[in-house]
Amino acid sequence: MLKKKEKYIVAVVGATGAVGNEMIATLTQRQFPVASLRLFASERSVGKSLRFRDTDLPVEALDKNSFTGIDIALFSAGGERSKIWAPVAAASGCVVIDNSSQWRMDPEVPLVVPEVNEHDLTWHKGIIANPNCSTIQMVVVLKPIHDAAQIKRVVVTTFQSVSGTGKKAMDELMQQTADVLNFRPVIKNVYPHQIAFNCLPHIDSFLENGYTKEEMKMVNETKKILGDDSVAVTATTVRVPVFRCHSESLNIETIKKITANEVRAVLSAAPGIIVYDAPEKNIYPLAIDVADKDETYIGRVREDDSVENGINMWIVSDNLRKGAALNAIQIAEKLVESAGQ
Ligand code: NAP
Ligand code: 3JN
Repeated sequence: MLKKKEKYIVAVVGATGAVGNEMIATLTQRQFPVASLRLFASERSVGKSLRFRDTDLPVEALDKNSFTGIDIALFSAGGERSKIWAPVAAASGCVVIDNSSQWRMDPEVPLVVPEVNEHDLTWHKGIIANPNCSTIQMVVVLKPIHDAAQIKRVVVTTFQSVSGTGKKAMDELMQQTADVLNFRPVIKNVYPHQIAFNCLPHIDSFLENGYTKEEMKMVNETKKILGDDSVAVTATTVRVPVFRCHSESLNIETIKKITANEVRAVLSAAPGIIVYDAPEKNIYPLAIDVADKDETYIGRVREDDSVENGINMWIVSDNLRKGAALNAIQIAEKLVESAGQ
């Protein structure tokens, strides 16, 4: 449980990464009440410093005493690090908000998107999980529709930017694009195939059922966040040569009939969503416009006549912001709001 304070000692674990960088920027932008900030990464980064507000802070390596005195630790250094260090941090008395998949499906760990299931923060035991980026933007949109018309089934296809894979993948897309345009051979390090000028129907590793781990994260995390196992989800996740923002095509089947106009009205009134839907004027959400925005943008809302009660739409959100850093910091803000004496 977080104790009420005027300002909090915060740690970012994975501070040098794509998500870590965004966390540092988001703490500043949202004027989170930070008393002091500690930055952690691997041994490789010791000696580097990163700017927070107007100060350069040193990057430290983790050890068993790293979390002493820290109130809130934002983890984004991958599942292996979270597995080892999140329990160490929680045992030191700090609240961990973890961005990896390590704890998401643990029944003892709440998996939270504040617009959807803030109530689940009440039962945390020191670790709170941030969902996968593709899941976060989808559940922000599904929740108001589920409340209005009860969702039976969702078919989702994602178009995920390379920043979801981290800094090295962003460098790879940049390099490959320059190499293709300059007739140089393309070098692949991060992805098994060229990502420049291509689409890869493959995110994370393949499972025995033929789906990828990313696809099954979307299926399982959605049920846990909505608190409803009856919502059937099937996903196809695709990596596209875009630097920032994940786009998703959603086909939603509901138990109760809901019209496209009703969906627009319900979503316009919902938190964290912007309805941006005037296709006759070429207005619909685009990754390049939604980058650096906090909200999930929705457009192309239309009725799907191929099923009894169907709605189709296109949704776009910044995967590093709402998909990772912002959602984690919104969780921290909710903890601060409800902190006890
Ligand atoms: P990234 O750009 O590759 O950054 C990885 C970070 O982890 C770096 O700061 C790295 O430090 C640090 N790290 C690596 N090994 C470490 C160690 N032994 N001890 C401490 N720190 C270590 O990756 P990213 O895109 O920021 O993603 C990081 C993690 O966040 C992912 O693995 C994933 O679990 C999670 N993530 C979640 C979402 C989401 O959907 N919520 C989205 C993207 C990522 P060095 O610079 O020193 O190597
Ligand atoms: O690929 C994306 O667009 C999102 C990637 C998320 C990610 C990357 C590496 C490891 C995760 C995640 O958040 O699920 C993980 C992981 O922790 O499993």
